[in-house]
Amino acid sequence: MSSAVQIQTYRTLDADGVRDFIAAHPALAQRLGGPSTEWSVREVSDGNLNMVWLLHGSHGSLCVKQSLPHVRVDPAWKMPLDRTFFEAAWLRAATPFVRGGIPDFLHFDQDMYVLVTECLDDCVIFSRLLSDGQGDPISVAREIGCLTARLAVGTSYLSSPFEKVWEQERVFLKNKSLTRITVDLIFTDPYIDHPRNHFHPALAPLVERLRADQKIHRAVCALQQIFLTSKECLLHGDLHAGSIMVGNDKIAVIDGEFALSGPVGFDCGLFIGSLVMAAFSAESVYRDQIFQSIDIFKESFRTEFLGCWSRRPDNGDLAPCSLSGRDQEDAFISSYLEKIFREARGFSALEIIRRLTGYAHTPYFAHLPEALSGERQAEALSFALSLLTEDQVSGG
Ligand code: SR1
Ligand code: MG
Repeated sequence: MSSAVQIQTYRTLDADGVRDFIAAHPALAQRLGGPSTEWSVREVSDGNLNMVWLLHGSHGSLCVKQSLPHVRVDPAWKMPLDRTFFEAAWLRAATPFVRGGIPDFLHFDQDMYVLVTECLDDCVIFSRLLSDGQGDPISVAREIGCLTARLAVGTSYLSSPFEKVWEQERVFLKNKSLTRITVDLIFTDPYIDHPRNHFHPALAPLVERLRADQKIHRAVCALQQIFLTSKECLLHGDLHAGSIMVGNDKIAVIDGEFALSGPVGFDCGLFIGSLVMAAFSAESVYRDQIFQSIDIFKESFRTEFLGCWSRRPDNGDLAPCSLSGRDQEDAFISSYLEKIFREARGFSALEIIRRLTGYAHTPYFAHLPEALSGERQAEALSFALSLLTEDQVSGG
């Protein structure tokens, strides 16, 4: 992955380039079946960063993702290509714990920065379902609770020796450009007057508070310290509802390019923040259902976390023998769960704030008439500020 190799061999693929690339890889071509000229190649790039295509042949389908040397939606914002490498690494690391809950990893080309995965054909992005008032947030929340808990235990010191956790950490410590995006877009920009920020005019008084309130700034700083220094497990790193695909009998987390070692509560908080925004944009019954799904998420996370903990391998370094005895173990794990949920509250507030006042906005309020959209966004933002300034999160 040296930069010399990158300059010589990398080129951005168009639809024909994607077809030729797959045709040159017999195992992938076989999955599609038939001659390459008969494959359909459809560009479906939707996120901010990468190019994505879906390919269909007579036997099957594939999803192809390629990094660009810039942010896809802003070519002036230059960016190294290595993000598909980290997404591939995340898929490989997460698969043993959540097989089926993420797309099957098929191939990564380190010169072209092309990642090939299973194509989730019948699935729709969860944020789109929520925006349309469709979909079943309760089932999704239950699954995501399970998946985040499995990853939290499976990729942490709870079930692995520190040597293995440090090796994993070493890989993802190099994911610097996307972690920089998170540090800037979530923890910094919304609290200053940054040219990337934009927001509905109805939010102006609250945004002024975001820039001036010292209690808010202390809480953000405390959460940023946790994010940067508390390397508890492997995180997805961008687990909002736009990173979740939902089909008839499948729920899968995609887009692991922001993966890093960090606090368990971060992924939980981003997911909860997404649900809170969707709830504030929704009407009566659906709104109640979405709020209810937050409790379902927490319950499902807690149950699965405790289950994984009780079945953990005996070589984890965060399960010392000095802790033996049921009561001691229970006390340790319940205080850890409390810490995770406390931090998740804080991170959920930051996710709401950045999606309403920063660079990459949430789609949930777009379908509402202008004035109502402003009102609902202000309600959601006030809620986030109240979460952030409660003593549990801000430290008083
Ligand atoms: C420039 S990238 C902006 C946002 O898009 C991604 O999905 C992440 O949420 C990131 O913060
Ligand atoms: Mg994404």
